[in-house]
Amino acid sequence: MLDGKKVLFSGMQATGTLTLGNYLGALKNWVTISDEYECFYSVVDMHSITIRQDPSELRKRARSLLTLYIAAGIDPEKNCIYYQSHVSAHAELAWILNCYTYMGELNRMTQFKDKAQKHADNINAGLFTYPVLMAADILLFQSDVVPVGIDQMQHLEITRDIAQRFNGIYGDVFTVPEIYLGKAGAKIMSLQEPEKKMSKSDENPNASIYLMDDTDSIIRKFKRAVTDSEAQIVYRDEQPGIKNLIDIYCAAAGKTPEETVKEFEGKGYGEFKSAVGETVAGILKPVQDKYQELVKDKSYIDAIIKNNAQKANYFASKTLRKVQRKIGFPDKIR
Ligand code: AQP
Repeated sequence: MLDGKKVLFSGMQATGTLTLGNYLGALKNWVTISDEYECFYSVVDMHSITIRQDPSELRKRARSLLTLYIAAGIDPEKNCIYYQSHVSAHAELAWILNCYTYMGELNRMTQFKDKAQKHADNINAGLFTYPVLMAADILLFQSDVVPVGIDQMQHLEITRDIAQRFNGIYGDVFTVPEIYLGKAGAKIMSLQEPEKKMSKSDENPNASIYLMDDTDSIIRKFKRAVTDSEAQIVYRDEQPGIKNLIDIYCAAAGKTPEETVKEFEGKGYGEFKSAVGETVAGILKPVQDKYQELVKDKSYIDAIIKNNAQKANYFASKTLRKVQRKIGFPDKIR
């Protein structure tokens, strides 16, 4: 609890251009629930370097991501939007938690297996201990809830396990966080391979809708989306392409799968795909316009970066000090 409100933490990596999956699975929910909680939204640039990054690109993407948080509707005066690398307590707590996490637990993480396969030439220790840094991110702010997509569920579970283990040894040090899953859009799949999740690092640009894609590209990509030859708009696992488009439509238009199936009963895939494309383009347009306006105001964004880093450092260092004392690190002489 902070100022009588529950605490929420979430973050995104600056590993590429945000996709519709990131937006519907996370960012859109962040905006909806931000009034209810004391929120910390981080651009997790320390996580990003688990995959090799071009330094100047990473810097640009991180700023662009932070700006997109605001463009999507997160008020930076009421919510703490900051770069992870500006708060050194993330790294310090991660080291400590590494010593309370078992190799066997980390070995089970499916994201590590997927990413290790994708980046076989760079299976670094950071990629392996990624979930520990994520646990540190969350526990540092004594977060009550963490809104993420389904793909991050396993990482949330290990965070809870680490927190409970630590509390079991040292008393009530950490709040054990709950996962917050949005009603729709929790797992958006690739438009080209609907059995794979939509990812910002996917090399095929037609597989993802990017947040800054223009209307024509969005509509074109949906038209090209892989479906099937069943020719009926039904919400079932056997038609993963259509199921994904229904999920996207539901999340974008605020409808249920039943309502959507009824709305498009007897209609062809072409008509449905156009409707999905137009609806998605319609919800992204205001975000894109706001983004273009914000990037022109350098000093405004700079001030947010500075002020919010101070705020995040203040709260993070409180937890870190508590943890350091509990485990027996000597007090600093001031
Ligand atoms: N396809 C998705 N559907 C729903 N939610 C998703 N998220 C990611 N992809 C989908 C959610 O977006 C948030 C940001 O995630 P991240 O930047 O930490 O990295 P990620 O989960 O690894 O996302 P990507 O897009 O797949 O990035 P890369 O390609 O770099 O690995 C999280 O809340 C996630 O659940």
